[in-house]
Amino acid sequence: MRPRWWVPLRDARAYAFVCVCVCVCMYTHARVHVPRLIRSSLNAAANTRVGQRTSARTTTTTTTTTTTTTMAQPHDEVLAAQEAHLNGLADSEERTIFDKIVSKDIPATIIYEDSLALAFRDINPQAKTHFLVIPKIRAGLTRLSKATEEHKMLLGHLMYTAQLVAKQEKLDAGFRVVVNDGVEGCQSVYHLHLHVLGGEQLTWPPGCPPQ
Ligand code: TR5
Repeated sequence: MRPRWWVPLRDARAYAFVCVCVCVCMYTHARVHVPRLIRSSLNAAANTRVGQRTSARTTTTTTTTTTTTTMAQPHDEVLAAQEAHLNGLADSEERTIFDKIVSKDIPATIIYEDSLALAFRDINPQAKTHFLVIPKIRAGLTRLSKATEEHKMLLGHLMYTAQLVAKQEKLDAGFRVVVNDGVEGCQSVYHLHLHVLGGEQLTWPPGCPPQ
């Protein structure tokens, strides 16, 4: 026979147990399901934007007859960057695809070359004109944030080359230079490179999450 005080104590323990269960469920939902929901809605919105962009571009191409099938999808770039990060490429000493382009082991459309830098067309253009400027020797510059004092001259040379090749490409009305750094910056190739985009009216801001 339990004493009379046992009944409220037993109820309180039951309440506490239920409360702990509810808290665990809410925590799991917040940690697992909410980020998944956000991710899938971001991807859906990115797809929609790509669809809009592609159809807008298709309209243009009927008059300019340029190819549009190679346009990369923004969320592909995000996935590529995340994959590179997960594969540990950020700190890898391995030769990159760009080293192989420099050594001509892999073909690319090279549009400029000097002793320090190489410029070639991006395989997945994000604008009518899209080329990359890279240092021929990576010299530790897997990404911009690895830059040290010793890289200052090379970094200046790459910026100078970007505008030089932009002129060569007749981007007189303007262009944009972009450097993606790390996984959140959407970097997928860990060999420093400047993206140069132009040849049409660009929009701003770049890379913001869909509203
Ligand atoms: O995402 P981040 O900033 O790292 O940019 C890497 C860029 O390299 C992307 O815009 C790709 O489209 C581009 N890329 C990747 C390859 C490649 C290329 N551009 C020209 N030629 C390429 N080859 C031959 N192979 C690639 N994997």
